Order: sequence, then C-alpha cells, then structure tokens
Amino acid sequence: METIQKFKEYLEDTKIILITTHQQPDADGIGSQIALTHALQSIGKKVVCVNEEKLTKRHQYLDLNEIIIPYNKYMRSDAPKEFDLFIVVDTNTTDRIGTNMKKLSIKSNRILFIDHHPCPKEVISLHCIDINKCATGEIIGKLIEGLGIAFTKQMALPLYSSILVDSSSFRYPKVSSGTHRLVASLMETGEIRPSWAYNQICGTKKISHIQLLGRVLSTAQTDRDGVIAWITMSEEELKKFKVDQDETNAFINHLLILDHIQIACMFREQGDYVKVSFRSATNIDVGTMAHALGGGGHDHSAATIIKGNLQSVVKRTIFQLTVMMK
Ligand SMILES: [Mn+2]
Repeated sequence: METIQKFKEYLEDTKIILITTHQQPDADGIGSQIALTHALQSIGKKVVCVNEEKLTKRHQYLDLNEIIIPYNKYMRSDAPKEFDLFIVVDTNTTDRIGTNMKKLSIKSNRILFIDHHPCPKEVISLHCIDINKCATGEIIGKLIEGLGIAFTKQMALPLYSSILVDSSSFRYPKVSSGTHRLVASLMETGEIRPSWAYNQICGTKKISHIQLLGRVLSTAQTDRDGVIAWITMSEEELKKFKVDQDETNAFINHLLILDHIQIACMFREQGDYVKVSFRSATNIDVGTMAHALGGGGHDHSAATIIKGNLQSVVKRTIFQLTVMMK
C-alpha cells in the first residue's frame, strides 16, 4: 500500500494523537514532530507532542511555542493520557523512545512509525517507512501534501531543518528532485532564510571547537589506494578542549572532499571502547558494513562501538573494511 494511503488508514477514526521521537533527538526528529503536529491539528485532531526529555538548548529555536513537552511535565498536565494513535517519528522501534514513553505507547490503540531508517520489510509494510528518503522530515512533508494540507510558516522551518541536517546540507545520495521540490514549497511560505537556518544548526561553534577540529584533522590518514580515509580522537583531547562528544559528529564529513575517497571513518575513544563512524562517498553501503561490525545505520552513514584501545581498533577495522570492499 502507498505510504499516504496507509497514513490515511491509521488516521481513520482517530481523535487523540500523541507524537514522539527517539531519545537525544536531532533536528530531523524534532522538526518532523512539530510540523506533523501543526498539520494534524489543522484537520481537527487533538495532538500532544511528548518526548522523554526536554529539548536541548541548541534545538529550542525550532520550538519557540513549546509544542514539545517533556514526559514529566506532561504527566503533571491535564493533557490526555490515552490515545487513539501513538506516532513515533525518525526511529522504527519503541526501544529508542525512552522507558517512560515506551510504557505510554502501550496505552494507545494504534502505533505508527514514520521513519527512513533501514528495517525488515515486514516492518516497512506495516508502517510509513521509506528508506529512500533522506530525512523523516521529507516523508512528513509528503504526507502533509498528501492530506491536501498547505504548508504554513509554522511547518516550514522545522521541516527545512529536518532535511538540511539529515541530508548533511543536501550532499547525501538520497537527495532527489523530490527533496528539492519539497524544499521549494517550504521556501514559498516566506519563512526560510537559508543562511540563518544553516547557522542555527552548524554555525554556533566556539573557537575551542575549531582548535579541536584542527587537531583531529591532522590525524588524517588514508590506505595505500586512498579509498579509505580516517581520523582519530582521544578522550584526553576532547577533555582538553572542553567540547561535547556529539559536537564532533560532523568532523568526519571533512574527509569526503578527498580525491578518490570511498569510505571515511572516524574513531573516537570512549573509555574501554571506541566509537567508529562511517560515511560512504560512493554507492558502497556502509550500513551493512557497520552491521557486520556490530553496529548499524543508513547505507551512506553508519556507526558501531568496538571494545579495545584506539590504535588496535583502527588497525582491525581498516583491515576489515578492506576485506569487505574486495
Ligand atoms: Mn532522520
């Protein structure tokens, strides 16, 4: 069944809807929640938007009207506690939405995942999942259009930010003409200022961030053929520059401008473990590779966590990637 058709089936006979997303949400999860809330409210649904935790400071610009309520505040409010439909965006398992939210999901008659992460085809057939979309925000945009609802200013920045962040500023292979058409419709609301929107996500760094980036980039190496490139970061360096680990997630993208690059890797020390991130610069599916190494993700962007020290994990992983690429 087509995604929009399926969505309409799920909406049938529903009055009260809850929308949530995964823990430590990014702009894709948050933007999708906010835009979908506005859209469903405009067709007369009672919608509550609840997350396990409150939004981090850096994401608050997306939710100036405080549509997303943290679980604790929600429980103290008089908002409905039972629902006809429980929607989870940007993940396809209730294991990632937080313990309290997971318990809450049991109280709903129906549960629907709207997502773009790879999962078994049975899950795809039951939910609104399209793994060919670069962002959940893109799926939400299509669903809103499919319901015949016009984009409003309130939906524009959240959806634009969803797509901007998950496509890594329109550079991933899943960006399509459809993505750009959707972005054009969002811009026609008059609400989007691209440089401002970009800077809210990527342009808020401190000088220590640039200094750490410089240090980490100076560790860059490639294999003999120059098709695999990697950088490493020790915990000590992270502490020295007082930068949060998740602020360093995008460091890896700098490797993608290398000539001949096929796979970029970043190794970050975390206690007795090393977090390994992968990016594909071609059609090589790093999601499957990460899965083989105990992790998972998209085909162009994936990660895993491996026990061991930085040096040995780098050596082992680069060898394993080389074998998998042959
Ligand atoms: Mn996403």
